[in-house]
Amino acid sequence: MYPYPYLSHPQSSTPIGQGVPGQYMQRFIGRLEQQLQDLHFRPSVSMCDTDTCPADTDFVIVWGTFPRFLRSIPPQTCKAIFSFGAGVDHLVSVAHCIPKQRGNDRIPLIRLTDDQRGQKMSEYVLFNVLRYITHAHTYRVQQEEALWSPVSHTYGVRVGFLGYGKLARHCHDAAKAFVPNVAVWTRTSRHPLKIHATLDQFLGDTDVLIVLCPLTPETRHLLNERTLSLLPKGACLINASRGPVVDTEGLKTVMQRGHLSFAALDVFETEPLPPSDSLWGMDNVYITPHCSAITSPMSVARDMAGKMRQICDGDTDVMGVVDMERMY
Ligand code: OXD
Repeated sequence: MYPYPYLSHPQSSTPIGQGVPGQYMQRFIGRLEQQLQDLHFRPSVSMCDTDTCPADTDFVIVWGTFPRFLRSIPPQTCKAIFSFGAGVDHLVSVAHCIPKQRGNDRIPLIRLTDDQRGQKMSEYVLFNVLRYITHAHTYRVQQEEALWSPVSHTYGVRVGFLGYGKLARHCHDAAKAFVPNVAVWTRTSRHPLKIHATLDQFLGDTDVLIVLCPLTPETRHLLNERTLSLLPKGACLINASRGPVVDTEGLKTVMQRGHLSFAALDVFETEPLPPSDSLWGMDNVYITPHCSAITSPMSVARDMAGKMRQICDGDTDVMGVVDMERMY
């Protein structure tokens, strides 16, 4: 078996986040080669959509959406397309460009499920939950004004997860050490932590809303002026999934009204966030550049290599295969 991972590296035109930086890519390829030494791995990197995929490619790894490139992937040899991210909304939007294999199914698309990603996301989420609980953002502003003014402690904070996939479960377990009141809202009703009958009720009972759901037509602008206003006054929003789950204009209105006291945003409807965007100037907004769960090249390589081996051994039941109907 001679897997031939073909690595597609977008420098630009990626609709979310930024391209995978060159240095990261170099380290990643090195790690992947190490992991697959015995399989005669031959990497090949494409930088733009004008490239076509080599005819004997076994695996493709992508981050950006290159319709033309995707169409050129050979379905006769290619066993899977790996996404560099846990979120695949951008790739699902061009899924019609992925060639069909025998049996009429498209070449499977597989997202990242490495454990380190859960760890990194938990650090980001917990940091912001604790910032909110300890009023860190209020004290930061007070310090700028040399103001000595203790704020009353907050007790019984209720945390709610919008979405409950692998990343959210990791964050949930980490958050449990600090906050006993944790609820979830998921698309399906099967989760025992899902105790609310409607999304509106869930939001009404949530002081810290952690958004970790995939972006689908159902979740686009799910959080808007109306739904964000259902959160209790003084609540906090943490968005680490995809920017368009939140309607930015609605969020700004709710923040300006003082209804939410803090928002930690790692993702945005437009990325990079333009310098002129008014979110930058808001005291109670903490902005990070879509980096909440960037994992090491080693962790990513280990995850992908393990799955490639599994597939080469004839086991197609790998973790993270995207359901094209559900769109995640
Ligand atoms: C991801 C991301 O999808 O980093 O993994 O956004």
